[in-house]
Amino acid sequence: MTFSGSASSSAQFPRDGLPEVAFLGRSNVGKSSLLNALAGVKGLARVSSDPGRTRLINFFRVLGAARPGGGGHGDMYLVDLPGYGYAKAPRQVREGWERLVTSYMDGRDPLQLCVFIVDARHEPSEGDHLLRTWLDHHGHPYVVAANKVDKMGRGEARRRERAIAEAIGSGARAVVPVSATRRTGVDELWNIIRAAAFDRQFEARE
Ligand SMILES: Nc1nc2c(ncn2[C@@H]2O[C@H](COP(=O)(O)OP(=O)(O)OP(=O)(O)O)[C@@H](O)[C@H]2O)c(=O)[nH]1
Ligand SMILES: [Mg+2]
Repeated sequence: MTFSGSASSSAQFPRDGLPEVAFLGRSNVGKSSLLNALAGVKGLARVSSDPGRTRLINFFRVLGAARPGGGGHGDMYLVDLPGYGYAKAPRQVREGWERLVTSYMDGRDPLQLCVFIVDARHEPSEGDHLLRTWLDHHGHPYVVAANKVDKMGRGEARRRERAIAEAIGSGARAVVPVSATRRTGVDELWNIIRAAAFDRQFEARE
């Protein structure tokens, strides 16, 4: 996987029509970390303890990905979007982020799947509920990744998975408990991503 560029407006989005999978979630939830875990490359997407770090849309090109079990294959993009819900950000900056994310999500044809990342430890935030409503309303397919399960035991992780499935996961294709730091659930998530990215191609070949 290689970094292929940052966009601060729609004019800078890729135009090659390759399938895209977007990473969405509140600030500091681990979007960039999960992207690095999927790539198997540390430091590819910028991770920070300083919330609100990712302020641009970053496109990472995956070379030669394939649908699990055969079918479609080719290059694709993983798209790291800025997080929401960073309360300390000045209002103007927050609104700028929202505009940018909406400009990407709205009618983005190559977008095949959203990975909606939540913190496994907490109840969904107000921003999480808003995003869920927005995704459902616009008919965007999404999978919920409940991150940071390394912070809890197995029993607790299972309880949280069920609670998250009920709270915001009912419209999702799947709820996957993950840990970006320990790579838990990363292979399962990667399979779901590849299946979605090359679905259309696969169908076209049938
Ligand atoms: N324990 C634990 N910490 C994690 C995990 N994933 C991310 N973190 C930590 O959470 C913090 C935020 O991670 P980022 O990947 O930068 O989060 P982000 O969602 O990209 O944040 P923004 O770009 O600000 O929206 C960092 O300190 C990470 O090390 C995880 O699975 N487990
Ligand atoms: Mg980030």
